[in-house]
Amino acid sequence: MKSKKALIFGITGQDGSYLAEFLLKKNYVIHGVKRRSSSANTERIDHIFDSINFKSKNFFIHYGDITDSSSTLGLINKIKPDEIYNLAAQSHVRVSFDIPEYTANSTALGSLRILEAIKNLNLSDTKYYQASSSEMFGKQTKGKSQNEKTPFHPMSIYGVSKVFSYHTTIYYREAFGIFACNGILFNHESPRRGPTFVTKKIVQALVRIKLKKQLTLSLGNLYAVRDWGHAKDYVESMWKILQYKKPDDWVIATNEEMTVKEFINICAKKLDIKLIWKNKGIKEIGIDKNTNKIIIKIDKKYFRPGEVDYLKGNYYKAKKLLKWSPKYKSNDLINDMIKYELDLHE
Ligand code: NAP
Ligand code: F7E
Repeated sequence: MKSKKALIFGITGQDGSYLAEFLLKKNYVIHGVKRRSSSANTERIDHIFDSINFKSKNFFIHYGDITDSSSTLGLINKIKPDEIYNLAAQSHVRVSFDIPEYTANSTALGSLRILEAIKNLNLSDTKYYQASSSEMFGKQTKGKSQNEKTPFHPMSIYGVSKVFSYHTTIYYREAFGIFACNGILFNHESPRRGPTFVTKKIVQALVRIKLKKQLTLSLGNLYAVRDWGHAKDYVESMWKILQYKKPDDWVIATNEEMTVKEFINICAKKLDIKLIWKNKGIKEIGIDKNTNKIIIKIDKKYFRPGEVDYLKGNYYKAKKLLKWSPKYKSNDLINDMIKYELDLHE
């Protein structure tokens, strides 16, 4: 059978790298888009180049940028993919407060550029996956999980941009018959998570503190609740979403909830750090009982002008219709992330 062609925007990111590995195992030909940067940005996919049999001609990287319509259209025209995964975005919520216009240009308008290209090139057989986000839910009632019917109330330009892309995806589906789908993914992490996202920042710092290579970890809001899954599970859902009999929108989550502080406590326990918490608010500190040193501090620069306090996803629809469920529990995720960091220091 002829291999399918997938075009991945954002292949150098956490999800892009796992998705490429997943699709290669399914015998896809992968085309990935990387943007030009002054230093290497292919760390997460270099091992694919190293391990691949180039004669099989199944892995290609192209320069491009989701803020550039002509290169986006040119690549789609040249490759004529069976499936397009739009994972490219300025994906950091905190950073979107500092660079709102660029965030909207990439995270909102990027989807429009791809969908316009599919439409104008008459690629009626090309399927489109949009990396939508639980950040679209934004302000929610504590204790109530979110599903596909929950109204959006974004709290950042990142969230607003993702809402734009979500509706644009549905609009192109309904108006032009494109097989365009939204995966509304809740937070998902892994050893390949970017170092400024909170889980990676915590694991990396606590391992270094344990090994006496770092003194303190500074954080913002410890009381935000997130539903953290493993990126490896979540990229499988992206593929399943595009194989379903009709285009649709899907919540992908674990339905487990945890505060940032609980995440820290679990990591500390696994690393045998006896953590004691003192004080409240901006003065809150975490002390290592063994050394009596302050190892966790609060820094107000990590607080956000608009915070999302409570996210917990109900993935009932994906479980029932896509037969997708997360294989990794939060405990497995944390073990995987800690092991990776410890191995780096061996
Ligand atoms: P990530 O690690 O930050 O990766 C983002 C990717 O987008 C990187 O490859 C990045 O390239 C690329 N990119 C950024 N700006 C671009 C531009 N202007 N043109 C082309 N490529 C650009 O994010 P991730 O965690 O893998 O997430 C993948 C997607 O899912 C993102 O759209 C994110 O917003 C969304 N999402 C993520 C989560 C999550 O919890 N991880 C949850 C819901 C939705 P560089 O490597 O050069 O920076
Ligand atoms: O923050 C709090 C912070 O930056 C999680 C992206 O993948 O998931 C991600 O967005 C929580 C927030 O992820 C620090 O205030 C405390 O409440 O790891 P994060 P995020 O903002 O939830 C969604 C689904 C996406 O779509 C995004 O692309 O942790 N927090 N202290 C901190 N967060 C960070 N980054 N750094 C701190 O020091």
